[in-house]
Amino acid sequence: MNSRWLRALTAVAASLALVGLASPASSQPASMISSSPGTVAPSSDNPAVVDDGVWYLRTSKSTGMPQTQFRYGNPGDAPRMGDWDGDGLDTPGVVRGNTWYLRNSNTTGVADASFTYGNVGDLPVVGDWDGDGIDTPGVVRGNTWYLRNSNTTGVADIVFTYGHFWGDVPVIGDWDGDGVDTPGVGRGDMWHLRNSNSTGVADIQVNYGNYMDVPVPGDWDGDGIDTPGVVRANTWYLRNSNTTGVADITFTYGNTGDIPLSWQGD
Ligand SMILES: [Ca+2]
Ligand SMILES: [Ca+2]
Ligand SMILES: [Ca+2]
Ligand SMILES: [Ca+2]
Repeated sequence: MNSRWLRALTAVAASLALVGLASPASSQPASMISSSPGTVAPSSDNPAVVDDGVWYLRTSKSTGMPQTQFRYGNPGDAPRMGDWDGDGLDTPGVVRGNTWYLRNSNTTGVADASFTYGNVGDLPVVGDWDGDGIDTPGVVRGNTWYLRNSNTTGVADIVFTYGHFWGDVPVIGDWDGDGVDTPGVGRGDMWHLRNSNSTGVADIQVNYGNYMDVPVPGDWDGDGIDTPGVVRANTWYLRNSNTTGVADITFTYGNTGDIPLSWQGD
């Protein structure tokens, strides 16, 4: 156990003692998960944190040590996780300036694909914009979204405006479970989610978290629908529906200041 995680776990023990029974980690009842013959319930997303180019992946939504740790990218890169090759495993990518470096395994090593997309200063986002099972890049510039359906240099396949020019925090998710990722924005304590990659009003509005939190949406219960999560210091508050309400799952993971991400392991 290295000192970083010893520190984190010590902090966790202290915070759990304070929290006590107020935030039980509830899990989805098994009856809620589809078990029809011939279909496999999608796996759920789990927490990851990145600290100065070191990635710490955990395979459950609970306090504890990372199961996987590796170095990828440099401090200052924008880290993202996605399924770049469609094999069901999310792996790292970093954006440096406007160059994307994608890797297809959760290990230290060189990029499997690199390309330029967007402009320096754009906010890089990642999603499966066409529902083919492969995550590809997008950038948000002001309130204009430029989405591309392949992991190569080229022009945007989809361009639209969504959200306010200033102050919104873009989030990505499959809010309706149709297999296509679409935009959302966090604005203060409100999430404004849209179910198509086009200009228009929010389809779903949820009050969750606050403006100081880092939004980390994910499919926490494996039902195919992405829902809000926020990280406050190193405490994760995850909700399993796109409705206003309290956290369904609460735990501490990583250290304050780490970059939190959601990822899917199979
Ligand atoms: Ca993959
Ligand atoms: Ca895709
Ligand atoms: Ca969708
Ligand atoms: Ca879900």
